[in-house]
Amino acid sequence: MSFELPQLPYSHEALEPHIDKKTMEIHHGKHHAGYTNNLNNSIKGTELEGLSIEEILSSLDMDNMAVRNNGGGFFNHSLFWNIMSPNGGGSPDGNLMSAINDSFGDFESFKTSFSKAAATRFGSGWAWLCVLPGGKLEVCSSANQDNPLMKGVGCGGYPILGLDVWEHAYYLNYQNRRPDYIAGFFNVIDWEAVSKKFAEKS
Ligand code: MN3
Repeated sequence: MSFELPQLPYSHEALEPHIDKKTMEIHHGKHHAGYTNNLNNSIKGTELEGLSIEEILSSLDMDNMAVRNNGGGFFNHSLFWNIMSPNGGGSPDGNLMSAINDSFGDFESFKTSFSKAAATRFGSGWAWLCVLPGGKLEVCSSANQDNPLMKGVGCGGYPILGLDVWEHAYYLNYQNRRPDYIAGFFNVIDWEAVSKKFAEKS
């Protein structure tokens, strides 16, 4: 069994003007497809073949750079597409909002913390909102295609929201203005999808 590139849950232009069509075409059709193919090639014939992506990443030998980079890339982008929606934005409600208030004080404080993590990640990487066992939430960031499922990346818990801050995610539309891209992301976050993941993992 090999991993398959998941289909986008909306059209390439659906997230405009916050994320442009051309970026989505290249990001999903070239970058994510590349990680998926390279992941399959790197696990073929090894003991990792047949495991779920979460099993692979949570028990990974971090010196295995092919699986670390491409398995991370496969998982991270699969999450990323699914926590955005053309009907997104605003703020969550219910249990997730309660957990955000408990963990950060209020939604604006969470937004400030997450935006700072995304803006200050030097070079390429991701910002995350993670849920720890018991339901506490944490914001962190990781380099390259690392993610909180991996050991020793300085991020723990299960990632329920992630933002790609590689230049390939925003440069065509925003050039060097990463903070504007981060602000735009908040207009397309699908809080219903994030709430579902929170309910599953808390
Ligand atoms: Mn990317």
